[in-house]
Amino acid sequence: MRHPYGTLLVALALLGVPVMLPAAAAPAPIAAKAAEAHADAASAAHLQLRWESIRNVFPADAPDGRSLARLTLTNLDSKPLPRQGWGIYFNSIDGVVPAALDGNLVMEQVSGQLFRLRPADGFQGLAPGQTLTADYFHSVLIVKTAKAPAGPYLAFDDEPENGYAINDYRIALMNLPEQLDTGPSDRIPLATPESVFARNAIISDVPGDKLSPVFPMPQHVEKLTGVLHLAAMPVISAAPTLNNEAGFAGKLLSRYFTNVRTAANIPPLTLRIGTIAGQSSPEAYELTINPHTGIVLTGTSAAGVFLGLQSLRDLLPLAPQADGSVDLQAMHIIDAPRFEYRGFQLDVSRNFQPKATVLRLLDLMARYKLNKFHFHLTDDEGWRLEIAGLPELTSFGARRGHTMSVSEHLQPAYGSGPDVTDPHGSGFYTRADYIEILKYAAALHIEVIPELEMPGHARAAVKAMESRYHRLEKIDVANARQYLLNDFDDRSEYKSPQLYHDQVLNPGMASTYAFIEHVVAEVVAMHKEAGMPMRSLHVGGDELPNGAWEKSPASQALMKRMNLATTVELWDYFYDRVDRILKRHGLRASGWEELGARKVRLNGASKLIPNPVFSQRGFTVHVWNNLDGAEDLAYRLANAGYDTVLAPVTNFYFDMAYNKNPEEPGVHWAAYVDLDTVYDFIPFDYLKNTPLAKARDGLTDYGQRHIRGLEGTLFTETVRDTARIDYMIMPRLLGLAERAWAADPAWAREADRVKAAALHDAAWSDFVNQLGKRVLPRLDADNSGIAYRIPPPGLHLDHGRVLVNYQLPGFALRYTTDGSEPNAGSPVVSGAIAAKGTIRVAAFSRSGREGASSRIDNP
Ligand code: TNX
Repeated sequence: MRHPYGTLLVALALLGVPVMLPAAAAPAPIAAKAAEAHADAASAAHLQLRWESIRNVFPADAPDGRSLARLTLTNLDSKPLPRQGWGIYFNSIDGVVPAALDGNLVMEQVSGQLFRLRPADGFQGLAPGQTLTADYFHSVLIVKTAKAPAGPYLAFDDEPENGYAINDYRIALMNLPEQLDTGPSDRIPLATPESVFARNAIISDVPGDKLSPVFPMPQHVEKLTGVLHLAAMPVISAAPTLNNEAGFAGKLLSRYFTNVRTAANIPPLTLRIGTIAGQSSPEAYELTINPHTGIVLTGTSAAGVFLGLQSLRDLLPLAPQADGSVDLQAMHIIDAPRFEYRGFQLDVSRNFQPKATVLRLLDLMARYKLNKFHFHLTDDEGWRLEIAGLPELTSFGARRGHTMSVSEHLQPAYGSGPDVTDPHGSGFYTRADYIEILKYAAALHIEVIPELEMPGHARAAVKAMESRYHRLEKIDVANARQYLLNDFDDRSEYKSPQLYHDQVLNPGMASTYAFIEHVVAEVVAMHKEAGMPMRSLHVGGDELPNGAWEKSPASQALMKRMNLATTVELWDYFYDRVDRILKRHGLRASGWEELGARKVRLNGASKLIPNPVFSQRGFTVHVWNNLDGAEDLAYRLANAGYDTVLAPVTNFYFDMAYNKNPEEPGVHWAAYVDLDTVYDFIPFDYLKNTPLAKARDGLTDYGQRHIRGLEGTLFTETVRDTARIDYMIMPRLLGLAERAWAADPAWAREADRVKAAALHDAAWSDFVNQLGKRVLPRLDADNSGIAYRIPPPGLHLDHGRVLVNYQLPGFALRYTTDGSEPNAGSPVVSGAIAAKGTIRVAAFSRSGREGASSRIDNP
């Protein structure tokens, strides 16, 4: 993806030349079937669809604004689209406003975020060569192409289980003021070459030999005199309990030595477990590189040894010397993590990711010393783990495709399209896959914390168990009801953030708990089988929609029986029972912060307070909400005794776009998150650099002991393929890793603002220089294939010369003066550019990958 500013496309668009982006690859059309079934109608294979934003409006009933948008449909077939009986279906992440439209058309919600455009009475058909336009409103502002309608397809009413992908679909770039207007209250500017330049201005160049040789920053590093010369692969000496680590070390080193035959005169690499003076962490290590005696790596446990090997990996050169030998600077390191919990969460429900992608991600986490993989396996749009005894969870709940009956699978979401074979809509991990993932993670000393979403965000499970009920109801009603999750008589009115009204487990039914018990037992069994006993289960808890359960006879009956006054108390009842199930399996409950928060009203407004009911239960809460009025919620929960993982949405949500520019991928409902936004997070005092926070309770000493660590997340509504995962998480994951591992930075503790700013800028410069000069080049040298984001350079016109700066010093910057895209042969920027013309600059990685370019005119 090219950056919006500075591209030729934008230039064309500004000149009024219509420019379209190809939409993400859609599944192959089933044109043959379409032609057969509707021989008299135009087929989807010959429909062309275009989407564009017309302008943003701010009506009184939608103060945050709405976008007026247009779909343009052209029939390139030799047959007409009929007057009636079809629809153009698509997903829209924030929804559209259902309405009758001009041109005898109607826009409707099918379910959740699935919508369709249909002919209304009076529609005359769409003849070959004809075009129709449908102007309609999105429910919110659409100011990013990532949020445009996705996965469009054609379906006919008389064929309710078939849909035909429209592959010729394009999304127009947005660059006109009326398309980008975000209203008077939004003061965040677009990222321009000039604004990037200003933001980069605090970064100074730090020479390579002044940088920490190990990432994240170790506690104690001391360079010693001399060099260890390894003429060939050293012998790896380790006790059998460190077989796994010795194997890992062997793999690291054998990359450097073509001759893996070890020679007796090469000083060895010794791995061992032992105590380290002054270190109590089970993840501490001590690494000594001695020119004569070789490398000795001691860990307080096998995990410590493994983490020390990741540091050794950083110390190894990018490549061996010409004679095939490797020199290592003599060194002494003592290191241990700041936080015991250094996590990353991946959502595989919204867009499924294959096992290989998960393993690759685990490798990346391990490399940067992250140790908790929070696996978001279930959500409204997909259940991704095979559970023995409940086949519908995956045969139904792990598949998406067009269906009006919703009897065999879920409907399309996030652009997965009509076809059930779409690998992002459909897919799950078999028991064997999951066990393989667990074992792989265990070898990397990463704990897998599976998440089963409840009671909200559970639509895939609810619908799967409903389908199980329908399969069995005629055979054995009692059995059919055994795991049912919803009350068929529930008339509650609610809308989830994803616009569903049928996505919650019902706490009033015994079958709900039977389901949870069954699933928990199965997941525990898989962990046992993998030899990786489970310690905690993440039980969701986020975003139960207001109104849920209120008109369910089953819930109401339970409330009466248990003397529960409100559904808030019903929530406590629910999680009390869930926790009892977990305790029977020896598990501790983790959940989103709602698990430990209670919704109360204060002066007529809703407020979250620490829930006194569960504070002594040993729950871990993952606190995402640091938004308006809840800025200090994480601290209040920790102060109240909840073990807390900080996962603040405005800093660690990697599905948020890096910036506001319309082509910059991702969502933005909470924030824009650039690398510095991650880096600048101060775990024990984050309100310090959140000056506008309204709620400002600080963290007490008691609360501080309850902060377990940090977690970055990747929700995947707009993230389908591996390259996009890489782009969204890297290099932001490195900011997280630094904060989670390294000691509290001096700049965060300095009270004097001027001094703090100077300390910050120096530390930030060290960090980005380390990334640009050491960390990312090593990732490239390993052929990791990680397509991390290479940001666009900053540009500034200064007295007729173009000044260039960069967020990641060390990358080669190349430029052209005729506005064309720089390539590997373009001249390298070395100081100010005096040439006149349209200057375009881009950064190139060591492996020659080009980042988005920036452009400025130097007239
Ligand atoms: C909120 S924060 C969610 C997810 C979405 C995410 C998108 C939280 C625990 N829930 O369901 O995927 O926002 O950013």
